[in-house]
Amino acid sequence: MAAAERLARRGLGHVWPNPSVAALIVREDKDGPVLVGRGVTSRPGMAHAEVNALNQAGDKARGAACYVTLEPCSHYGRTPPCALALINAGVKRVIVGMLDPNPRVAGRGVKMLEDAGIDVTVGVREAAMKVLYHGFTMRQLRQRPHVFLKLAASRDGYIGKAGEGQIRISGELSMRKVHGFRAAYDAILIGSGTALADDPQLTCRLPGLAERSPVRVVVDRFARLPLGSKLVRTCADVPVWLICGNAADPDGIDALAEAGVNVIRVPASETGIEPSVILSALATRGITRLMVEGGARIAASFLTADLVDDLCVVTGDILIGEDGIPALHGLDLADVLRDPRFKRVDTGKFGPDSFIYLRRCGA
Ligand code: AOF
Ligand code: ZN
Repeated sequence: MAAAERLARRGLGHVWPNPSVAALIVREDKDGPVLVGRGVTSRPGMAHAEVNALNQAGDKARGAACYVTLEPCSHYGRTPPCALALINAGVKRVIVGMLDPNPRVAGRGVKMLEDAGIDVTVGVREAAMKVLYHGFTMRQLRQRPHVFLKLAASRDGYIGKAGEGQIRISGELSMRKVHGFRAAYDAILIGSGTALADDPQLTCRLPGLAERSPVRVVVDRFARLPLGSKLVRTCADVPVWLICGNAADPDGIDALAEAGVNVIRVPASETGIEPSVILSALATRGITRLMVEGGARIAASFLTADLVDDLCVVTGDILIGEDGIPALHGLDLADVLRDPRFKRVDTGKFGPDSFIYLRRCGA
Protein backbone atom coordinates (compact mmCIF):
# COMPACT_ATOMS: atom_id res chain seq x y z
CA MET A 1 0.00 0.00 0.00
CA ALA A 2 2.94 2.31 0.64
CA ALA A 3 4.08 1.68 -2.94
CA ALA A 4 0.57 2.35 -4.25
CA GLU A 5 0.43 5.54 -2.21
CA ARG A 6 3.71 6.80 -3.71
CA LEU A 7 2.44 6.02 -7.18
CA ALA A 8 -0.86 7.82 -6.52
CA ARG A 9 0.96 10.88 -5.17
CA ARG A 10 2.65 11.36 -8.54
CA GLY A 11 -0.70 11.97 -10.21
CA LEU A 12 -1.67 14.85 -7.92
CA GLY A 13 -2.40 17.98 -9.92
CA HIS A 14 -2.88 15.94 -13.06
CA VAL A 15 -6.29 14.27 -12.95
CA TRP A 16 -8.61 16.82 -11.34
CA PRO A 17 -11.55 16.82 -10.69
CA ASN A 18 -10.88 13.12 -10.09
CA PRO A 19 -8.84 11.77 -7.20
CA SER A 20 -5.41 10.42 -8.12
CA VAL A 21 -5.68 6.70 -7.37
CA ALA A 22 -3.19 3.85 -7.79
CA ALA A 23 -3.89 0.13 -7.90
CA LEU A 24 -1.47 -2.80 -7.70
CA ILE A 25 -2.44 -6.36 -8.59
CA VAL A 26 -0.39 -8.87 -6.63
CA ARG A 27 -0.32 -12.66 -6.97
CA GLU A 28 0.95 -15.06 -4.35
CA ASP A 29 3.43 -17.30 -6.15
CA LYS A 30 5.34 -20.19 -4.64
CA ASP A 31 8.30 -17.81 -4.22
CA GLY A 32 6.23 -15.05 -2.62
CA PRO A 33 4.17 -12.09 -3.85
CA VAL A 34 4.56 -10.99 -7.50
CA LEU A 35 3.37 -7.67 -8.90
CA VAL A 36 1.43 -8.45 -12.08
CA GLY A 37 -0.31 -5.15 -12.77
CA ARG A 38 -0.12 -1.53 -11.79
CA GLY A 39 -2.30 1.34 -12.82
CA VAL A 40 -3.05 4.96 -12.00
CA THR A 41 -6.04 7.16 -12.75
CA SER A 42 -5.92 8.38 -16.35
CA ARG A 43 -6.89 11.89 -17.43
CA PRO A 44 -10.55 12.79 -16.69
CA GLY A 45 -13.06 10.71 -18.61
CA MET A 46 -10.57 7.93 -19.26
CA ALA A 47 -9.91 4.68 -17.39
CA HIS A 48 -9.61 4.56 -13.61
CA ALA A 49 -6.60 3.08 -11.82
CA GLU A 50 -8.08 -0.39 -11.23
CA VAL A 51 -8.98 -0.89 -14.90
CA ASN A 52 -5.49 0.15 -16.01
CA ALA A 53 -3.95 -2.29 -13.52
CA LEU A 54 -6.31 -5.12 -14.55
CA ASN A 55 -5.51 -4.55 -18.23
CA GLN A 56 -1.85 -4.95 -17.47
CA ALA A 57 -2.40 -8.09 -15.36
CA GLY A 58 -4.66 -9.81 -17.91
CA ASP A 59 -5.46 -13.42 -16.88
CA LYS A 60 -3.01 -13.18 -14.01
CA ALA A 61 -5.58 -11.10 -12.09
CA ARG A 62 -7.69 -14.21 -11.45
CA GLY A 63 -7.23 -15.21 -7.80
CA ALA A 64 -4.90 -12.24 -7.13
CA ALA A 65 -5.14 -9.41 -4.60
CA CYS A 66 -5.66 -5.76 -5.49
CA TYR A 67 -4.15 -3.00 -3.35
CA VAL A 68 -5.93 0.24 -4.14
CA THR A 69 -5.47 3.63 -2.45
CA LEU A 70 -9.16 4.64 -2.68
CA GLU A 71 -12.33 2.56 -2.63
CA PRO A 72 -13.16 1.21 -6.11
CA CYS A 73 -16.11 3.06 -7.59
CA SER A 74 -19.56 1.49 -7.81
CA HIS A 75 -21.24 3.94 -10.18
CA TYR A 76 -21.59 4.39 -13.90
CA GLY A 77 -19.92 7.78 -14.33
CA ARG A 78 -17.82 8.54 -17.35
CA THR A 79 -16.51 4.98 -16.96
CA PRO A 80 -18.22 1.77 -15.70
CA PRO A 81 -17.75 0.72 -12.03
CA CYS A 82 -14.25 -0.44 -11.08
CA ALA A 83 -15.77 -2.76 -8.44
CA LEU A 84 -17.48 -4.63 -11.28
CA ALA A 85 -14.23 -4.82 -13.28
CA LEU A 86 -12.48 -6.36 -10.24
CA ILE A 87 -15.30 -8.87 -9.78
CA ASN A 88 -15.30 -9.83 -13.46
CA ALA A 89 -11.53 -10.27 -13.45
CA GLY A 90 -11.81 -12.82 -10.61
CA VAL A 91 -9.80 -10.87 -8.05
CA LYS A 92 -9.94 -12.67 -4.69
CA ARG A 93 -8.98 -9.99 -2.23
CA VAL A 94 -9.13 -6.18 -2.24
CA ILE A 95 -7.20 -3.98 0.19
CA VAL A 96 -8.46 -0.39 0.26
CA GLY A 97 -6.63 2.68 1.59
CA MET A 98 -9.75 4.66 2.43
CA LEU A 99 -13.42 4.89 1.49
CA ASP A 100 -14.41 7.18 -1.40
CA PRO A 101 -15.99 10.36 0.08
CA ASN A 102 -17.99 10.84 -3.14
CA PRO A 103 -21.61 10.37 -1.98
CA ARG A 104 -22.27 8.34 -5.14
CA VAL A 105 -19.75 5.74 -3.94
CA ALA A 106 -19.17 6.10 -0.13
CA GLY A 107 -19.09 2.43 0.86
CA ARG A 108 -21.11 1.07 -2.07
CA GLY A 109 -17.95 -0.04 -3.87
CA VAL A 110 -16.90 -2.12 -0.88
CA LYS A 111 -20.40 -3.57 -0.53
CA MET A 112 -20.47 -4.56 -4.20
CA LEU A 113 -17.17 -6.43 -3.79
CA GLU A 114 -18.25 -8.13 -0.58
CA ASP A 115 -21.60 -9.15 -2.07
CA ALA A 116 -19.62 -10.90 -4.81
CA GLY A 117 -17.71 -12.89 -2.16
CA ILE A 118 -14.47 -10.90 -2.31
CA ASP A 119 -12.48 -10.48 0.89
CA VAL A 120 -12.16 -6.72 1.52
CA THR A 121 -9.97 -4.84 4.01
CA VAL A 122 -10.55 -1.08 4.43
CA GLY A 123 -8.37 1.55 6.08
CA VAL A 124 -4.73 0.69 5.37
CA ARG A 125 -2.38 3.68 5.75
CA GLU A 126 -5.58 5.62 6.21
CA ALA A 127 -3.99 8.71 7.81
CA ALA A 128 -1.71 9.15 4.79
CA MET A 129 -4.63 8.58 2.41
CA LYS A 130 -6.64 11.29 4.17
CA VAL A 131 -3.82 13.73 3.40
CA LEU A 132 -3.54 12.45 -0.19
CA TYR A 133 -7.28 12.85 -0.81
CA HIS A 134 -7.89 15.94 1.30
CA GLY A 135 -8.49 18.08 -1.78
CA PHE A 136 -10.84 15.58 -3.39
CA THR A 137 -12.68 15.15 -0.07
CA MET A 138 -13.04 18.88 0.55
CA ARG A 139 -14.44 19.43 -2.93
CA GLN A 140 -16.88 16.54 -2.57
CA LEU A 141 -18.11 17.43 0.89
CA ARG A 142 -17.45 21.16 1.37
CA GLN A 143 -17.45 22.57 -2.18
CA ARG A 144 -13.96 23.98 -1.78
CA PRO A 145 -10.46 22.79 -2.70
CA HIS A 146 -7.63 21.97 -0.32
CA VAL A 147 -5.65 25.19 0.20
CA PHE A 148 -1.88 25.30 0.50
CA LEU A 149 -0.40 28.69 1.27
CA LYS A 150 3.26 29.19 0.46
CA LEU A 151 5.06 32.23 1.79
CA ALA A 152 8.63 33.29 1.16
CA ALA A 153 9.96 35.95 3.51
CA SER A 154 13.27 37.47 4.47
CA ARG A 155 14.82 36.76 7.88
CA ASP A 156 13.16 39.93 9.16
CA GLY A 157 9.76 38.81 7.84
CA TYR A 158 9.41 40.88 4.67
CA ILE A 159 8.50 39.89 1.13
CA GLY A 160 9.75 42.99 -0.64
CA LYS A 161 10.60 46.64 -0.36
CA ALA A 162 8.10 49.41 -1.06
CA GLY A 163 8.60 50.80 -4.57
CA GLU A 164 11.01 48.13 -5.71
CA GLY A 165 10.06 45.26 -8.01
CA GLN A 166 10.54 41.60 -7.28
CA ILE A 167 13.30 40.96 -4.74
CA ARG A 168 14.97 37.58 -4.80
CA ILE A 169 14.25 36.19 -1.34
CA SER A 170 14.76 32.46 -1.61
CA GLY A 171 17.65 30.57 -3.11
CA GLU A 172 17.90 28.20 -6.05
CA LEU A 173 16.94 25.04 -4.16
CA SER A 174 13.86 26.70 -2.64
CA MET A 175 12.79 27.82 -6.09
CA ARG A 176 13.04 24.26 -7.36
CA LYS A 177 11.05 23.00 -4.37
CA VAL A 178 8.35 25.58 -5.11
CA HIS A 179 8.18 24.48 -8.74
CA GLY A 180 7.90 20.90 -7.49
CA PHE A 181 5.00 21.92 -5.23
CA ARG A 182 3.30 23.62 -8.18
CA ALA A 183 3.35 20.39 -10.19
CA ALA A 184 1.21 18.66 -7.56
CA TYR A 185 -1.53 21.31 -7.52
CA ASP A 186 -4.49 21.75 -9.85
CA ALA A 187 -4.31 25.53 -9.67
CA ILE A 188 -2.09 28.27 -8.33
CA LEU A 189 -3.48 31.62 -7.21
CA ILE A 190 -2.14 35.14 -6.76
CA GLY A 191 -3.68 38.55 -6.26
CA SER A 192 -3.62 41.28 -8.91
CA GLY A 193 -1.13 43.30 -6.83
CA THR A 194 1.44 40.53 -7.20
CA ALA A 195 0.53 40.02 -10.86
CA LEU A 196 1.14 43.71 -11.57
CA ALA A 197 4.26 44.12 -9.42
CA ASP A 198 6.06 40.90 -10.39
CA ASP A 199 4.67 39.94 -13.82
CA PRO A 200 5.16 36.27 -12.88
CA GLN A 201 4.71 33.17 -15.06
CA LEU A 202 3.64 30.78 -12.28
CA THR A 203 4.49 27.73 -14.35
CA CYS A 204 6.34 24.63 -13.24
CA ARG A 205 9.76 24.97 -14.81
CA LEU A 206 11.42 21.79 -13.63
CA PRO A 207 13.04 19.73 -16.41
CA GLY A 208 10.48 17.28 -17.79
CA LEU A 209 7.60 18.70 -15.77
CA ALA A 210 6.57 21.66 -17.93
CA GLU A 211 3.31 19.99 -18.89
CA ARG A 212 2.52 19.68 -15.20
CA SER A 213 1.91 23.42 -14.79
CA PRO A 214 -1.29 24.16 -12.86
CA VAL A 215 -4.09 26.45 -13.97
CA ARG A 216 -3.03 29.99 -13.10
CA VAL A 217 -5.63 31.96 -11.19
CA VAL A 218 -5.49 35.73 -10.66
CA VAL A 219 -7.86 37.44 -8.26
CA ASP A 220 -8.34 40.78 -9.97
CA ARG A 221 -11.45 42.59 -8.72
CA PHE A 222 -11.46 45.19 -11.51
CA ALA A 223 -10.11 42.97 -14.33
CA ARG A 224 -7.06 45.13 -14.86
CA LEU A 225 -4.49 42.45 -15.67
CA PRO A 226 -2.49 43.91 -18.60
CA LEU A 227 -2.90 42.19 -21.96
CA GLY A 228 0.89 42.38 -22.30
CA SER A 229 1.55 40.51 -19.03
CA LYS A 230 3.38 37.19 -19.22
CA LEU A 231 0.30 35.47 -17.85
CA VAL A 232 -1.98 36.70 -20.63
CA ARG A 233 0.62 36.19 -23.33
CA THR A 234 1.07 32.54 -22.40
CA CYS A 235 -2.56 31.64 -21.66
CA ALA A 236 -2.90 29.48 -24.76
CA ASP A 237 -0.21 27.15 -23.35
CA VAL A 238 -1.20 27.14 -19.68
CA PRO A 239 -4.71 28.34 -18.82
CA VAL A 240 -5.29 31.60 -16.95
CA TRP A 241 -8.48 32.06 -14.98
CA LEU A 242 -9.21 35.59 -13.83
CA ILE A 243 -11.62 36.06 -10.96
CA CYS A 244 -13.13 39.54 -10.98
CA GLY A 245 -15.92 41.29 -9.13
CA ASN A 246 -19.27 42.16 -10.64
CA ALA A 247 -18.24 45.82 -10.87
CA ALA A 248 -15.32 45.09 -13.20
CA ASP A 249 -15.18 47.07 -16.43
CA PRO A 250 -17.00 45.10 -19.19
CA ASP A 251 -14.53 46.30 -21.84
CA GLY A 252 -11.62 45.02 -19.75
CA ILE A 253 -13.38 41.68 -19.35
CA ASP A 254 -14.06 41.39 -23.08
CA ALA A 255 -10.49 42.19 -24.02
CA LEU A 256 -9.12 39.61 -21.59
CA ALA A 257 -11.62 36.99 -22.72
CA GLU A 258 -10.70 37.68 -26.32
CA ALA A 259 -7.03 37.16 -25.47
CA GLY A 260 -7.94 33.69 -24.20
CA VAL A 261 -8.30 34.32 -20.46
CA ASN A 262 -11.15 32.51 -18.74
CA VAL A 263 -12.88 35.38 -16.91
CA ILE A 264 -15.00 34.38 -13.92
CA ARG A 265 -17.26 37.04 -12.44
CA VAL A 266 -18.23 36.67 -8.80
CA PRO A 267 -19.86 38.89 -6.17
CA ALA A 268 -17.38 41.30 -4.55
CA SER A 269 -17.68 43.57 -1.54
CA GLU A 270 -16.14 46.98 -0.82
CA THR A 271 -13.04 45.33 0.57
CA GLY A 272 -12.51 42.70 -2.08
CA ILE A 273 -13.57 39.20 -3.03
CA GLU A 274 -14.08 36.86 -0.08
CA PRO A 275 -11.78 33.81 -0.07
CA SER A 276 -14.83 31.57 0.40
CA VAL A 277 -16.34 32.96 -2.81
CA ILE A 278 -13.08 32.36 -4.69
CA LEU A 279 -12.84 28.80 -3.42
CA SER A 280 -16.38 27.92 -4.29
CA ALA A 281 -15.94 29.31 -7.83
CA LEU A 282 -12.83 27.15 -8.26
CA ALA A 283 -14.40 24.00 -6.79
CA THR A 284 -17.39 24.43 -9.12
CA ARG A 285 -14.92 24.30 -12.00
CA GLY A 286 -13.26 21.14 -10.75
CA ILE A 287 -10.27 22.38 -8.74
CA THR A 288 -9.45 20.06 -5.81
CA ARG A 289 -6.02 21.37 -4.77
CA LEU A 290 -5.12 25.04 -4.75
CA MET A 291 -1.74 26.58 -4.01
CA VAL A 292 -1.83 30.24 -2.95
CA GLU A 293 1.37 32.15 -3.64
CA GLY A 294 0.61 35.65 -2.45
CA GLY A 295 0.84 38.51 -2.07
CA ALA A 296 0.51 39.79 1.46
CA ARG A 297 -3.19 40.69 1.21
CA ILE A 298 -4.38 37.47 -0.37
CA ALA A 299 -2.32 35.39 2.05
CA ALA A 300 -3.67 37.25 5.07
CA SER A 301 -7.26 37.10 3.82
CA PHE A 302 -7.12 33.30 3.47
CA LEU A 303 -5.60 32.94 6.95
CA THR A 304 -8.12 35.31 8.51
CA ALA A 305 -10.97 33.40 6.88
CA ASP A 306 -9.50 30.19 8.35
CA LEU A 307 -9.28 28.69 4.88
CA VAL A 308 -5.66 27.52 4.89
CA ASP A 309 -5.07 23.78 5.27
CA ASP A 310 -1.30 23.59 4.70
CA LEU A 311 1.16 26.41 5.16
CA CYS A 312 4.80 26.47 4.14
CA VAL A 313 6.96 29.41 5.15
CA VAL A 314 10.34 29.63 3.46
CA THR A 315 12.76 32.03 5.11
CA GLY A 316 15.46 33.28 2.78
CA ASP A 317 18.90 34.13 4.02
CA ILE A 318 18.55 37.90 3.54
CA LEU A 319 17.53 40.95 5.54
CA ILE A 320 15.38 43.62 3.90
CA GLY A 321 15.28 46.18 6.70
CA GLU A 322 13.77 49.61 6.17
CA ASP A 323 10.66 49.99 3.98
CA GLY A 324 10.09 46.25 4.05
CA ILE A 325 6.64 44.96 3.07
CA PRO A 326 5.43 42.49 5.72
CA ALA A 327 4.67 38.98 4.47
CA LEU A 328 1.11 39.19 5.76
CA HIS A 329 -1.05 42.28 5.55
CA GLY A 330 -2.33 43.08 9.05
CA LEU A 331 -1.18 39.82 10.60
CA ASP A 332 2.03 38.93 12.38
CA LEU A 333 3.86 36.02 10.74
CA ALA A 334 5.36 34.97 14.09
CA ASP A 335 1.84 34.74 15.56
CA VAL A 336 0.67 32.60 12.66
CA LEU A 337 3.63 30.24 13.15
CA ARG A 338 2.61 29.84 16.80
CA ASP A 339 -1.11 29.50 16.04
CA PRO A 340 -2.43 26.40 17.85
CA ARG A 341 -4.77 25.71 14.93
CA PHE A 342 -1.72 24.43 13.04
CA LYS A 343 0.67 21.61 13.81
CA ARG A 344 4.22 21.41 12.53
CA VAL A 345 4.66 18.49 10.14
CA ASP A 346 8.10 19.27 8.78
CA THR A 347 10.94 21.71 9.18
CA GLY A 348 14.40 21.89 7.63
CA LYS A 349 16.61 23.61 5.09
CA PHE A 350 16.37 24.18 1.37
CA GLY A 351 20.06 25.03 0.91
CA PRO A 352 20.69 28.32 2.75
CA ASP A 353 16.96 28.89 3.35
CA SER A 354 14.95 27.34 6.14
CA PHE A 355 11.37 26.18 5.91
CA ILE A 356 8.52 25.33 8.24
CA TYR A 357 5.61 23.25 6.99
CA LEU A 358 2.42 23.44 9.02
CA ARG A 359 -0.88 21.61 8.66
CA ARG A 360 -4.21 22.58 10.12
CA CYS A 361 -5.03 20.26 13.02
CA GLY A 362 -7.64 17.80 11.82
CA ALA A 363 -6.95 18.43 8.11
C1 AOF B 1 -11.95 4.56 -8.82
N1 AOF B 1 -10.70 4.56 -9.36
O1 AOF B 1 -8.96 5.62 -10.26
C2 AOF B 1 -10.75 6.92 -9.49
C3 AOF B 1 -12.03 6.90 -8.87
O2 AOF B 1 -16.36 10.63 -13.87
P1 AOF B 1 -15.79 9.28 -13.63
O3 AOF B 1 -16.59 8.16 -14.18
O4 AOF B 1 -14.34 9.19 -14.03
O5 AOF B 1 -15.86 9.02 -12.03
C4 AOF B 1 -15.20 9.88 -11.16
C5 AOF B 1 -15.43 9.42 -9.73
O6 AOF B 1 -14.88 8.13 -9.54
C6 AOF B 1 -14.73 10.32 -8.72
O7 AOF B 1 -15.57 11.36 -8.30
C7 AOF B 1 -14.45 9.33 -7.59
O8 AOF B 1 -15.60 9.12 -6.79
C8 AOF B 1 -14.14 8.07 -8.34
N2 AOF B 1 -12.70 8.05 -8.65
N3 AOF B 1 -12.57 5.69 -8.53
O9 AOF B 1 -12.52 3.49 -8.62
C9 AOF B 1 -10.07 5.69 -9.71
N4 AOF B 1 -10.16 8.09 -9.88
ZN1 ZN C 1 -13.53 3.54 -10.78
